[in-house]
Amino acid sequence: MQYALGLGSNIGNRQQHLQRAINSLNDYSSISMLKVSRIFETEYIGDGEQNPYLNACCVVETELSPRELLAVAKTIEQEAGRLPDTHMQPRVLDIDLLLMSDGGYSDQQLQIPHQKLCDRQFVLRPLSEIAGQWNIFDSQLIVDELCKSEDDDSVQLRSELNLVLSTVSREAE
Ligand code: PH2
Ligand code: MG
Ligand code: MG
Repeated sequence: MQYALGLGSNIGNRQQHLQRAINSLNDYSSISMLKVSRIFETEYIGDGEQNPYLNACCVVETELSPRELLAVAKTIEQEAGRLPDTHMQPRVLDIDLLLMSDGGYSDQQLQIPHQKLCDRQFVLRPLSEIAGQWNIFDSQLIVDELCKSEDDDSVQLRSELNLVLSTVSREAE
């Protein structure tokens, strides 16, 4: 199964937090990193005011179940220093499960497709780079059809900030 994941950070060295998330995911023997988008600087969307985010997306291949992959994502968020109960608050790292290559998933704690995916250009824009043709499960739409932010000033490509997909594992560093 392939999953598309969204990454976001709006505290501290945001690029480094995103890069470490990519490295940490790739360090799991059960997870292969297939694709990584470029990085976008995005205005915070939500209640109140927050500093801008860096957002990016990646596609992983894994046999992990949605709940198992969510647990991995939460562990990596904690290792990055994310504090508990920071939903919709500034955070060093947010990893969201956005889409599955096949079907969807729903329980009380997790829904795939991500419930807010379709109205969030800050995630659709990087997602369209690596999963533009993916179906939004249960709708007639693909990601590219929802991505309308080419002219959206609140989502800016930061082409100078690259995420690298290193094959060197943490243990070998
Ligand atoms: N994440 C949120 C709420 N608002 N805004 C931007 N620009 N980027 C995010 O990643 C983001 C947000 C909740 O997870
Ligand atoms: Mg989120
Ligand atoms: Mg989240």
